[in-house]
Amino acid sequence: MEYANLLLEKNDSVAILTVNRPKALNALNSDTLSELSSALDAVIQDSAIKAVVLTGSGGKAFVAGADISQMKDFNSLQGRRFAQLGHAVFRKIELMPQPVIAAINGFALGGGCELAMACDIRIAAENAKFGQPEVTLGLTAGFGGTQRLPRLVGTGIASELLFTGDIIDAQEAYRIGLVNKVYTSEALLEEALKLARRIADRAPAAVQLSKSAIQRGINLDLDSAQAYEAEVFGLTFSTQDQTEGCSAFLEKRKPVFEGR
Ligand code: CO8
Repeated sequence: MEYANLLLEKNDSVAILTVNRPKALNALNSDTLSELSSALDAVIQDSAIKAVVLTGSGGKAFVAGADISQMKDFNSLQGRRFAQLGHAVFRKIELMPQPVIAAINGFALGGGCELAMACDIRIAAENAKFGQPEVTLGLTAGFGGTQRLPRLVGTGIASELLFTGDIIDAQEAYRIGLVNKVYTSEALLEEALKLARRIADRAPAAVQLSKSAIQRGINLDLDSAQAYEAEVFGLTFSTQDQTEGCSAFLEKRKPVFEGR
């Protein structure tokens, strides 16, 4: 399918989703969010896709935020609806079966930082910049930033970033645990694809159930989360890939997973 503001490519078992509005530094307007939602649905329905890399086009930005020109004249109801649209799309990323890696290749500000935070794994180029500058615009973060940032980096650091709107570089994002690794701009996409392929090589149900346990468990108390973990652990024993993985280990050979 063709999208106006998005590219969806397939590279073996990995999908590459690129937000493609370089003239607006890939800012998210409602059309782009709706396209992102449709593209995610297409990925969810394609069981041959085992992992996703999400990035931005143009070399300067991952996503420079929600589209300020669209938001400027919103009333309260429009603002709330726009936030709810973002919440629904970003939550889809967390709840979809395939892991999503954000390859952050430039500005990840406001809604862009929030989009990256909804991904399972974040890696960044050394020129990447992060921040929640909404307070400099008279706004609050509205696509989950007030919730995901404290969960990722702790309330103290999150509060400082959300109250000041300060922009941090990739090394600082790495130091506070916002990104897993920093690469040169030239290496970033290839490293993201390597990581995605490594994930795609593992037993698909085990990866998907691990994602589900992380995403659901993080919002539960420990006892409920462990009960859910026991459930998904049990489920792995109904897959042929579990038999294959354990047998291959004992037979000292590489497993061949068939996704069953
Ligand atoms: N929205 C719309 N257009 C944008 C955005 C944006 N977020 N960011 C950049 N652009 C546009 C610029 O207007 C400019 O357009 P034009 O060429 O037509 O003038 C073009 O992209 C290039 O940008 P600059 O010329 O500004 O490029 P610079 O290299 O000088 O600066 C910056 C790059 C620092 C990234 C700068 O563009 C900037 O500060 N952008 C805004 C960053 C920002 O504040 N982001 C947060 C937005 S608010 C938000 O995301 C809220 C999320 C929650 C929504 C809740 C729903 C209610």
